[in-house]
Amino acid sequence: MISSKSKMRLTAGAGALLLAAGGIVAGASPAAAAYSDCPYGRVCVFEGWNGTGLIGWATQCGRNEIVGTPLQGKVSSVKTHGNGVTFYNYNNPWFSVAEVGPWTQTNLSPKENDSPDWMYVDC
Ligand SMILES: [Ca+2]
Repeated sequence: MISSKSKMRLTAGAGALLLAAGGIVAGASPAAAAYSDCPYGRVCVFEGWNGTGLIGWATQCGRNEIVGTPLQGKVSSVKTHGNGVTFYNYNNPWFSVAEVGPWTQTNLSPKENDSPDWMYVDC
């Protein structure tokens, strides 16, 4: 179970994200999210398989950082609405680690799991 102290830390982190120029917004507490929690039109990333755990979503087209958010090193599943998304890792910026097309909900492969550092939303 998550302690109230770590809940506070997550809330503070999400607030800081809202002030950032780009990046993702984290919501929901662990094990609370589902694919259906992804706001219409957004690209959402999830901490666990099948849309579970922490949820975050892109706030803009183009580049959105995952590093520096509660989902850093944790993205395991993805849901997209009308826009596809490509994921990258800082260790190899020239090649994507995963691509997910529009209108999709899917797990990342075991090789891709927990590797995205940032994502590029195609819109
Ligand atoms: Ca994960």
